[in-house]
Amino acid sequence: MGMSEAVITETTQAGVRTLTLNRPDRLNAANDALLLALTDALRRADADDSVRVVVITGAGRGFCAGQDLGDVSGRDMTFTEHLNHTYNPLIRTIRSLGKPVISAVNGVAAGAGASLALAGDIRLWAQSASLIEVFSNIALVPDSGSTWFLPRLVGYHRAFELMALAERVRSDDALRLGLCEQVFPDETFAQDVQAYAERLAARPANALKLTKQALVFAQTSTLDEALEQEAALQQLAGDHWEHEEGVTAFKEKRPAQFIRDGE
Ligand code: T3D
Repeated sequence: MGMSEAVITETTQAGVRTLTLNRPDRLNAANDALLLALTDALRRADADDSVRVVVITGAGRGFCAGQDLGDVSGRDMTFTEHLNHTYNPLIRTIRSLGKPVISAVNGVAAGAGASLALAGDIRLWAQSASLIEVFSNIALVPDSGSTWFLPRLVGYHRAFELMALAERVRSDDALRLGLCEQVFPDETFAQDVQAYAERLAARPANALKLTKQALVFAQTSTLDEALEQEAALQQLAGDHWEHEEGVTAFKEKRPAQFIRDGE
């Protein structure tokens, strides 16, 4: 095991690859080793046919406390260089990954950790989890995609308020505001996340990949462009065996089987 495995641990169960940020005594604050290892692990999960869903979560009581503030002084990169070297490739990798990524927010998500919590395709929170756009506490600008994700979820004004005051959003408000899809009890969080992820893993992988691609595209497209993109991607979905299986299963009045050996 190299250095990189220590800061990110990986397990795979029933097609679900779980990547755990593993610096619990720092609430999984991100140093460069962690960021590069996480991006690398995501890329490997994308390339691995046995993986159908990826879960990102944190060890201990935190999800991710953002940039490790002990790791900044003496750095030989500007802020811009650092973001382009570490956080930005990570967020781009999540968005372009051909598989669903679940942000399983087990505890506090702060700063770039909040961005990571928002960047998943599905966001599952533990009851005691919270999110803080903490950047303004240290007089920085929200980064790692927070300025893109948050206003799309809560609108410009609420996003500005959360960022300017660095207010903590707790799970009941997160659910109401659309920052997460589900909240699970702390005690059963890991099992509930795994069960949810396995449900997702049983869905048609190719269709979900194309659905993600279409939705990501439409976030920045016109309606006309989205319609054209849908028409093109529908051809790819319709030509895939999953579609035939779905239609056949419907006609035969049985559940579709979207998992095949070697796929
Ligand atoms: O390229 C660039 O560098 C720019 C990129 C910036 C991206 C960013 O993310 S900027 C924002 C950086 N993050 C922060 O400013 C968050 C700092 N942490 C906090 O505000 C609080 O820790 C929390 C609100 C997240 C949680 O509070 P609490 O009371 O639950 O826990 P705590 O006691 O503050 O933290 C527990 C330990 O984790 C503590 O260590 P200790 O005292 O037990 O030895 C604390 O120092 C450590 N810790 C928490 N966050 C960080 C951290 N250590 C280093 N860096 C952290 N970000």
